[in-house]
Amino acid sequence: MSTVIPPLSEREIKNTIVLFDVDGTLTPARLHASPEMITLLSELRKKVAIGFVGGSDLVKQQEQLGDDVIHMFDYCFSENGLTAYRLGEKLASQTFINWIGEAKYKTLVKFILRYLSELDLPVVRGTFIEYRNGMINVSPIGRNAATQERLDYEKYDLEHKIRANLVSALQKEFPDYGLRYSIGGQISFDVFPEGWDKTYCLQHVEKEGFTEIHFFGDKTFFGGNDYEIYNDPRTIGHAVNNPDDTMRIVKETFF
Ligand code: M1P
Repeated sequence: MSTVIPPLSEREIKNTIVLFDVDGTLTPARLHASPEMITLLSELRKKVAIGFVGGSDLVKQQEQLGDDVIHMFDYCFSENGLTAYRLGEKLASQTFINWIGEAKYKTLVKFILRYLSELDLPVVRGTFIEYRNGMINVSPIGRNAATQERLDYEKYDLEHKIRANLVSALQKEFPDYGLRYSIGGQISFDVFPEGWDKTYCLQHVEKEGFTEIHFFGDKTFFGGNDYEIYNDPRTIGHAVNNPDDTMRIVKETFF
């Protein structure tokens, strides 16, 4: 996106921001955004403010959307907004570890690792718990799985309910921890404090006085990681099936 972008106050459609989920909405899962999508976002940004709100960390979003992602969007919300940028400047952020404390965190990790060690999956790789700023991400196969291994695991998981069963076990074991579990992708699920879902990012845009907040996401069903923000009374939700669907609805709505 190399074109000159007008300041927020001079966008064609005033007080409006469009937020996008990343995986399955702007890009195919874990893959790059198409050149057509990047061009459309650049054009859209001349009309309204734009932002993304993804579950993954910023490094993954840079891989998927471009190294310069913090300048391609007005707002960048990684890890549901726990890591936030506005016009390329970092905003204040919170951390999962400060919130939960070392002792409870250790108990949680030990339980998960013990549980995973007792599963007998067809394939396992590495990085079963990814420690992030605002959450942990748990993957029974491991985050190092290759693309085909991901696809195979996703099918296997759907059939054998590996992630759903582990989430139930965690809910049963830690009812008083105040945690939420979200199965947003193909091979893992996110664990974060109640309220730290994608609606967390809305506090940043509300402060700016946006009166119309659009949100596009593909996991808007109950239990999906777009569910809360899609259904939040502060947003106008658009449910999509894939990036092509996103482009179609953006063109119909804003051009
Ligand atoms: O953005 C959706 C999810 O994408 C990844 O999930 P997976 O690796 O299972 O496909 C993860 O980064 C996850 O945190 C995120 O919610």
